[in-house]
Amino acid sequence: PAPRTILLTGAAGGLGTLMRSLLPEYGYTLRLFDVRPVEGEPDAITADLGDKEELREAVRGVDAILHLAGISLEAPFEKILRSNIEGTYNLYEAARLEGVPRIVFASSNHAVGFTPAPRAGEPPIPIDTPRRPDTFYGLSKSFGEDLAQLYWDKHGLETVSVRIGSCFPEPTSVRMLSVWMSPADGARLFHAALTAEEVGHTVVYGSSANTRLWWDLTTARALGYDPRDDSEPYAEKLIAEQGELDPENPAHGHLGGHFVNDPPIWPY
Ligand code: NAI
Ligand code: 15L
Repeated sequence: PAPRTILLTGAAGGLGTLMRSLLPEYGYTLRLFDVRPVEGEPDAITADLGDKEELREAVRGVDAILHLAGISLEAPFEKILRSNIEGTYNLYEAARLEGVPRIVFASSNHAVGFTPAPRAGEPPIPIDTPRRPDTFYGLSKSFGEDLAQLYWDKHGLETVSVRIGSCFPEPTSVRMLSVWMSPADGARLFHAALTAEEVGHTVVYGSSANTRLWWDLTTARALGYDPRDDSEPYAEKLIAEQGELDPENPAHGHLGGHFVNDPPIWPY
């Protein structure tokens, strides 16, 4: 049966807020979880991913988990360790102990952020490109993908790891023309990831069908994802304002954009 009650972690965040408005249209009942209160949602669970007891209770009885909670940008290693690495482990353990069959994990393009962006005429980056995190943040997403693989192989807990590009209402940079995922396509992709049969551990890129797309959506489409949007209508204005990307500039020439050097990760 299709999953119906979903635990949404990170419900107070930007993507969580977008998905709170879009996913109910697909028939889901959402249980909300975040360390911050979720505005207008008195029933939301306000707890930290470090709280194992709260997590056990939060995941109990849900059909699947959409795991968006965590630090979403570069931060000192200790903070990434606590929220993204230990926090994601705690969530998987709670899911295993409570028998939750599937997690959709918000991975990130920053797990492969040091991969050179394809130049004109080059093929898109495949999903099995070696991971090249561009930050401690990207490293934590790489960890999350491996954790997901372990829990599939060892415990039969399924995951779709979604290497999200940039999911915001509109693209706001020239790089985002290549990596943008419209919120509506985000909901389509998460719905596909929540409902496709027998996903084991599947890794997909998360973006719209952008004309300038940098990576390959084959594994996402295999879940039933059919993106409808394209960033191209925003191209002319953004390029007029910001100029074309310069592939010789490290912050332009890698999938992860400015994450490769901003904030600087050396020396630490
Ligand atoms: P956000 O920073 O707006 O939201 C993250 C939420 O997680 C926040 O509400 C925060 O309070 C919560 N959180 C952080 N640490 C927590 C903890 N220890 N316990 C409980 N809750 C905690 O980020 P956004 O943009 O909504 O992203 C959501 C997820 O998607 C993140 O995991 C991010 O890494 C991932 N992602 C997002 C992309 C995007 O374009 N928005 C791109 C790639 C990945
Ligand atoms: C991410 O992983 C971040 O969470 C999001 O805020 C954006 O910066 C996005 O990647 C991006 O690469 O644009």
